[in-house]
Amino acid sequence: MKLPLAYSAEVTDALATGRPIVALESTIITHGMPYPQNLGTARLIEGEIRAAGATPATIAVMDGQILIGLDDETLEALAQADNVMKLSRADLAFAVANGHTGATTVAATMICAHLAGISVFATGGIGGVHRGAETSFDISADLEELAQTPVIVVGAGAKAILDLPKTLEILETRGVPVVTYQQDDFPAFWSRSSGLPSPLRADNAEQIAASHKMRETLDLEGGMLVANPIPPEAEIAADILKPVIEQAIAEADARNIAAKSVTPFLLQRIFELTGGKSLTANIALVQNNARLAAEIAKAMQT
Ligand code: PSU
Ligand code: MN
Repeated sequence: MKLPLAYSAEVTDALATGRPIVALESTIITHGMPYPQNLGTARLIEGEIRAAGATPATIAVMDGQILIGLDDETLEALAQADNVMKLSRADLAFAVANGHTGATTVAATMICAHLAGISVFATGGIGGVHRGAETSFDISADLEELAQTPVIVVGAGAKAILDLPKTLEILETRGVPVVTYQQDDFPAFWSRSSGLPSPLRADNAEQIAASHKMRETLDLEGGMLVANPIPPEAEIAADILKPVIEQAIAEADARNIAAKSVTPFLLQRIFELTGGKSLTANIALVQNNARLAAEIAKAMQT
């Protein structure tokens, strides 16, 4: 059966001529940032990838079609749409089979990128183990996906709203290489350091590409998390964020925000409580990740 994938002209061309491609998720556009900054960021990131010599492929589901690369009109429609589904592994087939429209999370974007033959993906941060997971059982499907789908995900670590030690433990248990770029500490999204040592460290894109290829050689399934610290000039110090994150989590608990709504709610509250500073930092780190992902995509071809 033919796969329900539709490629943009730009991605079709890159695939045909064997040029490097970087996948991008769409949940960050629909659920991670407010309009119009989400649209501006999506365009900025795509431009960053082109400038670095690779082709961007933003992935989303529109009317039951998995789009690999969005034209500008579709990107704009998605950025302005309300009530778009947030699609993870559990929802993807249902949405496609029933003609729905939805944005793909890290997990669903990895699945679609792999189907399209794309092995490098840039995002902001991955989902992880939520604080209080020992009672809520809230662990992002992104972690499970990294354990089984062979895509390199470049993020700024995991969001500081999560339980980072537990997130690293699950990644280790599930055999996911966590490689931090050019430093020893695992980064915490808006801050350069989480205070936790990174399991692995790489200093250039070639080392990252070689590790991914070696897993295939050794017949080890799964992807890799490349943790790229936010640029120093854009970071928000961890001690400034700590009370803000605690307040946002307390409000989420008080209002019984659960499941898929937790991450979008916390991001929105932290945006409000930092007077927009968290968003400025978020944009800078995604841009930084897009650049590194393009370098890795190029290194994968050598
Ligand atoms: N990073 C951001 N904003 C986001 C996300 C990541 O800066 O909105 C999204 C990603 O799509 C990620 C998802 O896969 O949040 C995780 O959601 P959950 O915890 O419900 O699995
Ligand atoms: Mn969750």
